[in-house]
Amino acid sequence: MSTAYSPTELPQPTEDWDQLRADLDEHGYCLLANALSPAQVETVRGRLLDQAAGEMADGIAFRDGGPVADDGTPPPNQRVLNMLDKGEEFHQLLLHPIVDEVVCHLLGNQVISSSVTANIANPGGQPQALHSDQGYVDIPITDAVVCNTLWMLCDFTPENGGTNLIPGSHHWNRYPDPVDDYSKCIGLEGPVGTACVFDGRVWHGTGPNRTQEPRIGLLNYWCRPWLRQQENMAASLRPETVATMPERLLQRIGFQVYGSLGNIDPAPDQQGLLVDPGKPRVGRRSVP
Ligand SMILES: O=C(O)CCC(=O)C(=O)O
Repeated sequence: MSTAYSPTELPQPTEDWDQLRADLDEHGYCLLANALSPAQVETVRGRLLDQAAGEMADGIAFRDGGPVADDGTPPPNQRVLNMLDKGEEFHQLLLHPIVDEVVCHLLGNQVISSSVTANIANPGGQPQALHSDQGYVDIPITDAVVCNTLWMLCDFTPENGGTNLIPGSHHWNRYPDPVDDYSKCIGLEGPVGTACVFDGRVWHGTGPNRTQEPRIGLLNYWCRPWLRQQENMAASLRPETVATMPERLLQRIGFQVYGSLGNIDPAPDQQGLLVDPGKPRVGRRSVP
């Protein structure tokens, strides 16, 4: 931890929902202890690592965490995108009580998933530039319009790439600048199975991994229901995946009409209804 803080000054992992909401409001992040059981971690991490290895073997892996070396060696870290289409193991995370209890506290109860991705910070990975997850919002930045739930699928430490984050920066009403003083930056810590919710305005970035083991995190990025999603769920999920999803999950991924937004032709679905992407379209018509 940064020497700028005393050990108890910052959020600690807790299962107390009131404390979690208070930590999020005050510090811009909170830590839910035991968010996933050891069996859930095993299942989710197993499917993730299998998928990551498959994408690597197929030469389609998304790599970051540093520059491409002169000899063409890709950077060490690996992202896995569009995870909802890569295993039902990831669906359950969008229905976890942390969404209603904490995410909705920040973003309202009609929040939708913006993306579900994994970030495997491998040994040698360099620190990501500090950023806000809602950098597309003009200043003044009044409210959070997005947030992240970061599932720790291994122990997170400042040494192994635990997310660099500046507590309280969600209230600074501006975006990071490389000339800023980052001495109040911490490396997120938490035992495997912890979930961290962080406000979209808080300054943060993947930490450098100085160990010999990968740091495995899964990111549920959330947004208010009127904001464009990071992953185009309607286009990126295969129909057979959508067909397996219960109504609550379809609502959570933005397949529910919100006000006048999110309709599909014919005749606007009414507010609050689930759209059916498989139903016939009207297409071209003319008077016979
Ligand atoms: O995985 C992390 O520690 C943070 C990732 C992050 O900040 C990002 O993907 O923009």
